[in-house]
Amino acid sequence: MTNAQPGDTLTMTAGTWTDQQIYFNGSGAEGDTILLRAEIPGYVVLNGSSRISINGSYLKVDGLRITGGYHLQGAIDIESGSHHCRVTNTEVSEFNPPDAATRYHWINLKGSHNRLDNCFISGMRHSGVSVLVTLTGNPYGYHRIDHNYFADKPVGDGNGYESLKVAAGAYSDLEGNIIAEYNYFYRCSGEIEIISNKCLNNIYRYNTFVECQGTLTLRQGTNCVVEGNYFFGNGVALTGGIRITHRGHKIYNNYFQDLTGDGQRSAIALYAGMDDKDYVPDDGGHVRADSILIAHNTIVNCAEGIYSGAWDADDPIILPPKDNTLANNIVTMNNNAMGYKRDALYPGVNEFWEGNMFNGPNPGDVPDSGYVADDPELILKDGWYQITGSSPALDASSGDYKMVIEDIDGIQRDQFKDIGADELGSGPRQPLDPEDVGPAWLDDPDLPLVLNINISGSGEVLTDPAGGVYKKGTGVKLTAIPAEGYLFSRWEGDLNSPANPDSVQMDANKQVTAVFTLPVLHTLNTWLTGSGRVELDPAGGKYSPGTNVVIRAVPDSGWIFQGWSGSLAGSDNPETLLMDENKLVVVTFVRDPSSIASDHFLPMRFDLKQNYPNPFNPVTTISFSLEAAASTRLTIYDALGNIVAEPVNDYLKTGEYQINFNAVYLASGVYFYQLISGAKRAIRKMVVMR
Ligand SMILES: [Ca+2]
Ligand SMILES: [Ca+2]
Ligand SMILES: [Ca+2]
Repeated sequence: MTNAQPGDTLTMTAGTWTDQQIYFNGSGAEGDTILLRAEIPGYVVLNGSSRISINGSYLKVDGLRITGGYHLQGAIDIESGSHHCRVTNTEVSEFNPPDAATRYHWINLKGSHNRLDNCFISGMRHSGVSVLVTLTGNPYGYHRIDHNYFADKPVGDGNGYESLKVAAGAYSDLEGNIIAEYNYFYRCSGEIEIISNKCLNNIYRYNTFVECQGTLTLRQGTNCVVEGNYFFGNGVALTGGIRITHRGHKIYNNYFQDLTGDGQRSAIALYAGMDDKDYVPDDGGHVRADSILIAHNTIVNCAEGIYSGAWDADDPIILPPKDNTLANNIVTMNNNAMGYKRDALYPGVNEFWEGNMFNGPNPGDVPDSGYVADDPELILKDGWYQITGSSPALDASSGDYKMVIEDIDGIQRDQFKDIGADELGSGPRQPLDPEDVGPAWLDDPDLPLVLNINISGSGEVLTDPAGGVYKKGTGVKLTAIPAEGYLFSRWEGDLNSPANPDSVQMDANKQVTAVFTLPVLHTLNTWLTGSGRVELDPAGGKYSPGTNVVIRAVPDSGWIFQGWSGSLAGSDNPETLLMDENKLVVVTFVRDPSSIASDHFLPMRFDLKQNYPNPFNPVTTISFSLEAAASTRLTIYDALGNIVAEPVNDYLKTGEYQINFNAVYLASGVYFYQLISGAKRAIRKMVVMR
C-alpha cells in the first residue's frame, strides 16, 4: 500500500481477512485524502492477528471491523509524525488475548490533528486502555475523538483499564489540545478512571456516560474544560462523576443523576494533595485541586454531591484544595445524601461560593452564604430533570461566568442565566444514545456475525464452518480438543452445555468459552483403630470421579472387624465406595473375645510406638495405645515446628490404635509426631525419604 497517491481509494473486498498486518502509509493532502475503505461498510471483518498501522498524512480508514482476534501491538495505530489522519465508521471489539493479564492498548493516537470518530469500541476484557493518546513526535496533540460508542468494559484488575487515556504522567507538562466530544460511554467500568486526563488544555464536552463504574478524571495537567456532559448512574454500584486534581480547570453545564458513588466517586470530587509548584512530570502523586471553577452544574439524587478534600493516603504531601469557586450549581437529593461534604482533615480553603441552590434533607457542610436552600422544581423529561417555568432557579444565577454561553442541551443562555446546567427551553444536545454515535452500519440487520471462541484451561476448538464470521442463521459446529493432560469440561458464555461437539446458531454476535480442566482426583483416606489392615481395589488411594472402590477390612490375628464409620457405615465387608468426593473411612477392629489370652487383661498403658516403615515414602503406620478415654490429638510437625497434618483430633476410648499416614504432599526430611491424650504426651521422630 506504500504506492498510494493523493486522491487514491483502496478498497477491501467484503469478507473475512485473517492475520492481516496492514501498513497504510502515504502522504495525502488537504482535500486529497487517501482512503482505505470497506467495499461494503461493516462487511469487511479483520480477525486473527490482524491490525492496522497508519503512517502519513491525510489518510482515512472507513468502515472496517477488527474483531475477535488479538495482537500485542493493539488493533489500530496512528503512528508518530502522522497528521490529519482519520479512522471513522470502524469497529474494534472483543480484541482480547487468551490471558486477561496480557497488556496492550487497542487504539493508539500519536502525531497530531488526527481524528477518531463514529467508531464502535466494545468488549475490552484484558489489561489495557481502549483508546490511548500519546504525545510523541512534533507536532503532537490536537486530536478530535468524537461520536464514538464505547461499551462493555468490565471492571479490571486495578489500575490501567481506562476507556480513554489522554497522555501519561511523563507528558503531563505538555499541551494536548485534545477534544473528546459527543462520545457515548456505556458500562465502561474498567477502573475508577473512565477517562484519565494527563496533560494540559483538553476539552471533554457533550459526552454521555451511562452506568459506568468510574469517573471522568482530571488526573494530571492543568486548564482543561469539562462541559455539558451527562452522567447517568441508574443506581448501579460505584458509578461516579468528575474527579478533579491540579489547577485551573473549568467544570460547567454538567448533569449528574442517580450516581451511587461517594468519596472520590462523588458527583464532583475535589482532591487534596501536593501544591502545583512542587509537581514534576511523572510524579505519581496527586496535585491538589486549585483555582477550579465549578459552575452551573446540576446534581440530582446522587449518593454524594460535591466533596471538597478527597485524598489518597499514599500521597506524601497532602494539602487541602484551595481557591476553588462553586457558583450557580443545583444539588437536589431525594435521599439523605450529603449535598456538600467538607473533608474532616483536608477541607477546601478559600473556597468562593455564590448562587448555588441546595435541596433535600441533608445539604451537608454548606457554608454560611453563597447558596439558598430551595426546591428547584425540576421535572423529569426525556430521561433527565429539567428546569420549569415556575422554578426559583429561573434567571436567579449570580456572578458573571462568561464561558457559560449555552446550557447543557445547547440553547443560548439568556441575559439572566438560570441556576444549574439547564436554561429553560429544550435544545438539540439531549443525552446521547447508541443511535447518535458509532458506525452508521452498526444497525444493519444483515451484518456478518462474529463468533469469538475463548479458551479456559488448555486446548483448542475447531469450528465448522471455519472462519469465525458467518451469515445470519448459520449453524456452527464446535469441537473441543483438550490439550494433553486436560479434559473438556463445558461450554460457557452464549453456549451453556457440557456436550462435545455441540453447535451454536448464529442469530447474533456470540462469545463462547471452552472450559478445559485438569482431571480431578478424589482422595480416599483410611484410619484404623485396633489391629488390622485395609485393602483397596483398585489400590492407590486417589481416584477419578465416579470410580467404585472395593474396600476390605482384614483384622490381624486375635482381632475381628467391627464396622465402618466416617464416609461409610455398617459392617458389611467388603464394601463398595463411590468416589464422588474426597472420603475418609474409619475402620474399627476389636479384640476377638474368643481369642483373648490372659495378658490381654493387663491394663492398657499410654504408649506411642515408632512408626513403621521408617523412613517411608509415602505411607507409614503410626500405632499408639491409650490407658484411659480422653481427648486425643496426633499432630505431625515439620523440623521448624510447623503443623503439617493432624490425623487424629477426637475423643478416643481406651484401646490400641493404628493410623495410616500418607505424606504424599510433604517434602523429604525429618518430621515429628506428637500424641497428646488427656494429660499424657509423647513425641517421636520420623523421616520422609523420596
Ligand atoms: Ca488509571
Ligand atoms: Ca434565564
Ligand atoms: Ca435547556
